[in-house]
Amino acid sequence: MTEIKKPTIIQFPKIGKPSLGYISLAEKENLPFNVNRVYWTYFTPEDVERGGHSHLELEQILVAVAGSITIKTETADGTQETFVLDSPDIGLLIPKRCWREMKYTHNAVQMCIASIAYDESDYIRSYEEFKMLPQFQA
Ligand code: T46
Repeated sequence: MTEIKKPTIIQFPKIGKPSLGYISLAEKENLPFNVNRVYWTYFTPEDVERGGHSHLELEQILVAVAGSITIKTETADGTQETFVLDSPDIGLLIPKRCWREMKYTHNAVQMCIASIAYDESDYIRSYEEFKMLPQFQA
């Protein structure tokens, strides 16, 4: 049995100053997986909850490059946590086999740095199915 990885806040470098503005960056040497895809979601109405799924293999880092995102997570051992991303220099690493639900402020832009290509068969969209997953094989 493999240790269950936890969702983890990542602090990105923040270069600049108030009078100039800032650059944050994600360099491959500092990321916990090889990046295969980057996508972003935006204009999500505030009353909509996205997510409601887990992934079998996908690992990802979510960044609120604008606005604020509230993310509820549950790992395979039943641990539930809530994270608020409200600064463009932080991200949330979501490991595989972690349930997630996200809510957004009206101006939120969510960037997702992903470890693998899009594959619908990697999704577990049923919470009951997620709860029945065997407690962890690498
Ligand atoms: C996640 C959270 C944080 C594609 O065709 N290609 C893609 O690369 C993606 C990401 C999505 N789609 C299609 C599949 C669905 O018909 O776009 C539709 C919505 O995708 P999804 O249900 O994944 O949307 P979210 O916002 O619930 O979840 C997304 C990520 O896809 C997902 O991995 O964990 O953001």
